[in-house]
Amino acid sequence: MSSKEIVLVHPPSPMLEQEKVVPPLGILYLAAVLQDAGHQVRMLDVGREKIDLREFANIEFVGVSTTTPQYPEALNILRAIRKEKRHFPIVAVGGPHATAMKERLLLDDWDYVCVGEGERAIISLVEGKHDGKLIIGERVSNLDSLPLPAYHLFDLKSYQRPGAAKPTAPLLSSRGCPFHCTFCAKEVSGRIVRYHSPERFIDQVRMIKERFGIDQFMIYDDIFTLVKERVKQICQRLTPLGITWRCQSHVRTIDKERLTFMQKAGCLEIAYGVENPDDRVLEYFGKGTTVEDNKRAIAITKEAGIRVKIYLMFGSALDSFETARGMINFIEETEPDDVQLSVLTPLPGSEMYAHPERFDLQFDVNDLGAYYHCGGGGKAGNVIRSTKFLSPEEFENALDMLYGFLEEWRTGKQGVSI
Ligand code: B12
Ligand code: SF4
Repeated sequence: MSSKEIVLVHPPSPMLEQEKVVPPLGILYLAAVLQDAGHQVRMLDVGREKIDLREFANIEFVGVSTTTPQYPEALNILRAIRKEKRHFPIVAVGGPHATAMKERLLLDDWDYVCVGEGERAIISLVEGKHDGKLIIGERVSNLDSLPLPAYHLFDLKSYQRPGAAKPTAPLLSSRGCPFHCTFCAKEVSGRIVRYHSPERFIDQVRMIKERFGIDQFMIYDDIFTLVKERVKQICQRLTPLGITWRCQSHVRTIDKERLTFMQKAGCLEIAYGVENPDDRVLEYFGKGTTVEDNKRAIAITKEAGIRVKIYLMFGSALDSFETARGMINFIEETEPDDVQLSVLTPLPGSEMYAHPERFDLQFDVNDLGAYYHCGGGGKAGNVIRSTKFLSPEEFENALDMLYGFLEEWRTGKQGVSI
């Protein structure tokens, strides 16, 4: 089999405050398997720069990765490549949006639409071993069988979170999540959780630290703290490395013991999907948590000396001025270190998108670019703009109240960035 020249593209994300916050891990995994198979791979994280089609000269295969709000930009890139008549690469699309809306994407001008995890699929596409436009990617059962993501193909140090003192490298120690929150689009990785071994995970951390001089990490697992013994094994191995890191967790998977060894291993911050200060809304979201669970997790995390970030989500059919005020009271009472407020956005791939009637939701937004729940200035893409208890005007007022509160609240916390 001959070596092919390939470009993997991460389209712009105009909805975000800042591009290049985190290098896109999905295509870093794909690049690694392609390089292992002997192909030459270049990465294009388009960002706010204008795409230069000369990048595609001699390229035989272009792989575009997309979430829902990036899709209009992904289509622009496809059209530009098709217009450029000097060369005719094969162009494939994959990622969470392609997975959630495969039938719709088959109508667009892609050569291939890839559903699910792409490590196995992309090899058969590039090597011309697949017939038909749709390819179903097989989930990788043994994550350790994958090569380390090709971090060297990006300038890792150019990626920085707003306000952060140093660059942060992304990591994954597992794929999948057993919970079933009704707003979450998790068709790519599914509900069966697969894990890297602690040894392999540590090799990855060590490699990034030694090769790129980066010692701050974000673990993007859906729920890093799911299995206590495994977290313990990872933390024991991380402690001597002297790195710092943040992760996401579910409040039902945290306890004092886990927090103690996480803190010792350099965990600076845990983000919890608290979502709403009302148990009825938590049930509507299918969170499997209660307000008490959330309060307890925040309290013990702070006691352990780890910062707490909470994700709040406004806009369920049950939300009202009362739940909005409840959010403010919850923040004042629990005193998290950081808050991200989102507006409910039924993402393609979520139960809410598939069955809005079950959730008393009304939305009919054709602009896919609007499907983001927290973007520039912290604002959302306006897919949901009323609830059972709030007219569009009242909804705006409730949101203004929340954004206004948060602005003031954050001002009081200035100077804290990690
Ligand atoms: C890290 C992360 C971020 C980071 C970085 C995103 C990035 N550029 O990588 C930040 C914080 C910036 C972010 C922002 C947002 N995110 Co985000 N994010 C994630 C998270 C937690 C991990 C992504 C990841 O690394 N996955 C692991 C890799 C291995 O999987 P992958 O990226 O899907 O790639 C695999 C396959 O999709 C496939 N594949 C991907 N591309 C291609 C291309 C080809 C050609 C082929 C063949 C295959 C293929 O193969 C890959 C390897 O198996 C996921 C949740 C999750 N568990 O995936 C949400 C997730 C991707 N985010 C999501 C959303 C909604 C957003 C935001 C819109 C949120 C907002 N602000 O409103 C923004 C939009 C940003 C953007 N650029 O589009 C949704 C997307 C749902 C959808 N319908 O599109 C997800 C799935 C969360 C969820 N469960 O709902 N996010
Ligand atoms: S929101 Fe988080 S906990 Fe809920 S299903 Fe999605 S990944 Fe799992």
